Amino acid sequence: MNTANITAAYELARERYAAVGVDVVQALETLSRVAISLHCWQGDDVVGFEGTDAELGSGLAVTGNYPGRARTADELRKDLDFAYGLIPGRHRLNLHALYGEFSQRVDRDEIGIEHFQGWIDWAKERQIGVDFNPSYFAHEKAADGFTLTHADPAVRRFWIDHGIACRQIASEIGRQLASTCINNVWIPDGMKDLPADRLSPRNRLIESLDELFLQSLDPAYIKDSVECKLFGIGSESYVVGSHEFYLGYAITRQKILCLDAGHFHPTEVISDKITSTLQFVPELLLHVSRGVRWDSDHVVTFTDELQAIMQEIVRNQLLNRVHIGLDYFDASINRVAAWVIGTRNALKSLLMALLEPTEQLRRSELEGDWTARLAIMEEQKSMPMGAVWDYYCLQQDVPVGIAWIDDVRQYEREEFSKRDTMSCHT
Ligand code: RNT
Ligand code: ZN
Repeated sequence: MNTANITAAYELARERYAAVGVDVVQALETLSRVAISLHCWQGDDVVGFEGTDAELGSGLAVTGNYPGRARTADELRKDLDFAYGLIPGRHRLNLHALYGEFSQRVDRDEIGIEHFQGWIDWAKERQIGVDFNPSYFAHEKAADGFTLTHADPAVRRFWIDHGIACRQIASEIGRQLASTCINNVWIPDGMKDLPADRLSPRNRLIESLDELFLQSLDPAYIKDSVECKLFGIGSESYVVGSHEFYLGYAITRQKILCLDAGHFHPTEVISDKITSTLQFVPELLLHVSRGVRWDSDHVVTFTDELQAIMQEIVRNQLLNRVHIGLDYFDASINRVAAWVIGTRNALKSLLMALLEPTEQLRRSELEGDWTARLAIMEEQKSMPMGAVWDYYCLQQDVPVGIAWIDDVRQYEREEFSKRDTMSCHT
């Protein structure tokens, strides 16, 4: 598509939107200021750089054996750079503790900022913010399914210390990059079969978390969030950190609540939780994911629920209180493309929401004219959003439409061919 056509289509689209009272220029301006946090773990199948052969476990499962998995931090950064180059706007990176750069074995309770300086320097150069996560999986001390809630106080101590170390690192990341680092705690703790005691692990989780969060750190540098889950492979009957648990915890401790789209009953959606939970917690972190039949972490597509999430954020002017992160891992397709597809979809859905005549919808609703409300919502779906999106990509100097896949193919030929194709996952 040539530039003149893209621009002409955009101008026509702008008029169409103006006719229903939507300011497209304003929408694009707002969109350009939203930073999505890209999850580092899509790039290497949640392996990280600790150099142990600990099984991923903990209910996390990556399937597929597409060639080109990043094996080193440099490869992962190269892949990320490439992905960012195909996504309009400036975005963040979400790093897990197991992605530190270690020259020798450093256990999780001993990691420090020095292991993440490479990432910080890289991010600084690109002026991108970085978020962080303690890693409570893929470790021998998590092998029996328990970490912060373990019955053995020594194991608990180890994981509390890991959490404390991670908060220090996150805070230093935030300081060095002058951008608040969200440090998200997710633990896998749970049971495959019916527990005899659902209470004690929850008591222990409160204690462990309170200790982990004890030190008060500058909220300009770090903000803590907690992520619940309904079930995982191997924790089908009981998850210690359930939604009710963390909702209560986040409210009473005024932490950020993380809502992962795949962590609820398959027909339960997080879009409807945004305006409820924000009545009581200061901010939200979203793990935008796509569950298929279960918490399968499929690449984010342009679904009704993705649009509903973005509508909730935009309609209620919550962009400053809701942080958008992605969380999926698919090794059956090109991993760089997986980032690009998911992030472009998140942004497209956001744009779709920004192009909505919200005032008009609200007015119809208030006046009891639900006919007009539904009519407007439905007509909105076939408005020329694509022309605005294409123009935005052009403006942001990234490929328009499917053209980006040619760049990915070339990158595959040049870069992936050098990489080990033996890294299979089944
Ligand atoms: C797992 C949680 C968690 C992880 C990452 C790797 O169910 O969603 O967010 O996916 O921390
Ligand atoms: Zn998640």
